[in-house]
Formats: sequence, C-alpha cells, structure tokens
Amino acid sequence: MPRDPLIGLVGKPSSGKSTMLNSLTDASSKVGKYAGFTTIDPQRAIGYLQVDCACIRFGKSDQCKPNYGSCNNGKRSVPIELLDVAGLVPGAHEGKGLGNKFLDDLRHADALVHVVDVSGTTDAEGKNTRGYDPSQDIVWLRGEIVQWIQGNLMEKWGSIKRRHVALKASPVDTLQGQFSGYGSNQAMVARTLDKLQLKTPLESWDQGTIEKVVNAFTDEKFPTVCALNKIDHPDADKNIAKIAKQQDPNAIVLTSAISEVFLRKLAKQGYAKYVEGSDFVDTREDLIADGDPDGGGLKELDDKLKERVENLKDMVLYRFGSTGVVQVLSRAAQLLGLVPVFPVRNVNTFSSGANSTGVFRDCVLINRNSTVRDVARKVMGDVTIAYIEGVGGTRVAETDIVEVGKNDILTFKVGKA
Ligand SMILES: Nc1nc2c(ncn2[C@@H]2O[C@H](COP(=O)(O)OP(=O)(O)OP(=O)(O)O)[C@@H](O)[C@H]2O)c(=O)[nH]1
Ligand SMILES: [Mg+2]
Repeated sequence: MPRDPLIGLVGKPSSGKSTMLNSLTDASSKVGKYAGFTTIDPQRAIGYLQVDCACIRFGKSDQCKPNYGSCNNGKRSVPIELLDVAGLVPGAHEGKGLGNKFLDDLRHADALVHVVDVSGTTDAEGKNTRGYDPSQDIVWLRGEIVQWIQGNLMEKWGSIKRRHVALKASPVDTLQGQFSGYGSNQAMVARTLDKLQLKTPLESWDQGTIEKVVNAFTDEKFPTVCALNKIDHPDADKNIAKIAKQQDPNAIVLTSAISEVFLRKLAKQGYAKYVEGSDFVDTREDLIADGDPDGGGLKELDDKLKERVENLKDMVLYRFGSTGVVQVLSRAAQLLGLVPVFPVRNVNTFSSGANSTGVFRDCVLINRNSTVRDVARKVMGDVTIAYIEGVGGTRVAETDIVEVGKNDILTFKVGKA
C-alpha cells in the first residue's frame, strides 16, 4: 500500500524544531478527527498543507465540506504527517548525541525541513553563544545524513559486491536492495544512477564514486527545504544574506516559528484576528481605528502584549510578508511534487453519496508520477475495482498518471470488471 507522505523536521538542538512543529500543528483550522493537538506518538503530529481545492474550479466553494482539515474559498488545508526528529549534532553518524537512533527515525521521511537557527545565538551543538555562522549548519547536517547512509552501505560493501557479481544483477537492483530500508523504490534508484552516468561497473566503484552515488541518492530520497528560523532576531539579516548566496532560492524559506505560535495563541484566546500564514493581524485597537466601535468583539491587549504585537509586525510580518511557517510545508510539498486528489462517490455532483451533504469531502496527497491505480489502492485498499471514472463519468485508465485538473477527481466502482 502506498504510504502517506511524511515530512521530517531536522536540525541541531535548539534550532526551533519543536516550536516549528507546534506552530504548524496547533492550527485553528482543525476539525473532525484531528481536533486538538494531534500527536500520534511523541514525535509525530498532523500539520496542514495548503493546496488549491477542486471546489473552486466548479464554483462550489460554498458547499465544500472537508472531512479533515478545512477549505476557505478554494484554499484547502489538507492533513499531512510531520515528524520531529531529535536534535542532531556534528558526529551524529558515529553515534554522537544518540545520532544513530535519531538518524534512523529519518528513514521514513519523504522530505526534510532543516530548521536552521539564523540568529547565530546557538553553536553547532545548540549551546548558547553569539555570532555563530549558521551557514555551517547546512553543510555539516547534510554531511551527517550522507555519511550515515554511506556508512551503512560500506559496512557490507564486500558482500554486496560479491553478490552483485554472482547474480549478474543490475546496479539498480543491487542498490535498491540496500536502499529499500530508506523507503526508496526502483524508480528513485534508477534516477540516481541516470544522473551520474557512471561508466565503471559497480564491483569496481572506488570510494569517491560510492560517495557520489550516496550524495545523488540523498538528493532523490530526502529533498530538503531549509527553514531559516528566528528571523525576528536582530542578528539574523547578515546570516540570511550569506546563506541566500550559497543555496538554491527554491530551497530556502524565512521563518519565525515563535511568532506564528504567539499569533495563533492570541487569535485562539480572542485577542486578535489572524489569518494563518498571512500578514493580516488585527487587534481590538486596529479594528476600532478602522471604524468598528466594538473592535470586532476582541479583548483588549495589555501594554506589554501590544508592544510585542507591534514589534512582531515590524520585525517579521511587514518585512517578510508572513511568519513563513505555512510556506515551509508548501515548499516541501512542491519539492516532493505532491498532488492532491479528490475521491468522490458521485462524479457529477462531487458528493460522497446520496445521504451525504457537501462536496469534495475527501482529499488525499499522492506522490508525483503516481498512477490512477496507485490512488485506487491508497483509497480503496485491496478491494477489487471494476472500473474508475473521472468528472462527468468518463472512464479513466488505471495506468494514467494523475495530474492536477486532468484526472484528479475520481470515483472507484467496486466489483468484478
Ligand atoms: N527568537 C526566536 N526564538 C525561537 C524561534 N523558534 C524557537 N525559538 C526558541 O528557540 C529555543 C529552542 O526551541 P525548540 O523549539 O525547543 O528547539 P528544538 O530544535 O526543538 O530543540 P531540541 O528539541 O533540543 O532539539 C526556544 O527557547 C524557543 O523559544 C523563533 O522563531 N524566534
Ligand atoms: Mg525539540
């Protein structure tokens, strides 16, 4: 069965992983089964990914009623599983700071968010300092992941080679045998090797070649977004500038996790109106100034909180447009190429059946290049499917690749074909 996508949060101690996780999971948009803070085990939680909902295409936003998450005017929050991996330190792949165990937790992640403390107030081990250069963290943390995978491979390299030769196996088969423990698949390993265009046979690979292979595999298996966190700190600017010069702009997002937690708390307690992920924050005072004598029914902030809100607007929202945390998940989903699919019972009304109210009640996230059959298995399990229909009742082939706007609304007819 295809698994649900899982996004892992990594970073050194005190970079803000748990704060990020809290800011992403304590969403007021939660309804139904996921109400309340939903920790699956101590490190797993449900976050919400914003996607474009199919309802808007059919002018049915007012009837859109997600079973899980929410939908506001076509902006749908879809539950996605997050994993808070404990802090990694340099040397983790050799077991430093329980590194081996923490790295093993990563095996199941499909993408990573590297939470980087860009305030420069914590060193590589997460201890308090001043003026630390956080661009180093991006380099060594990636190195730890590569060395962890490489170490596991090298431990058995002698016997891997012998087996490979004896079985006259293909390099893809041999490597997939070794990398399947990281949740890789044949296609992923094939892409890894295609990129490298290696001329030497596997049994003659030297250390440098193996390192190249592991690096390329790490790129395929763990696409990574760097969340440059603590942008509210006055020292952040120069560190951000340095990192921005070194990294792919698509792989970095500026965040202030603590600000998002604070704003969501204010909104929940009735002190402010806040649209998650936006730069809209209104306090009672703001709304009174806008001509609402009742101040939107909001409670009055004391002077200290007022100052904190003003500060946050100046240092984060107005400068960067948002706290960035919602964008972190969107970016990770983009790197992964996640596609939202809408299984319905009725492909004309988009309802979930005769007795069900609302439309597009379900939405599942699938990986890029998944087929209609993959979706069927994910939604229906091992049930025998007679045929599958798309919008308006057109038949859809099980081998079709699912694409947004083409065949992302599906109904599965159970029974013998
Ligand atoms: N200024 C600022 N501080 C933050 C931000 N996010 C987190 N912090 C602070 O950084 C410290 C560490 O945060 P945590 O979320 O516990 O960090 P962690 O990465 O989970 O740490 P470990 O669990 O030890 O690995 C706390 O004091 C947070 O309040 C932020 O956006 N801005
Ligand atoms: Mg933590």
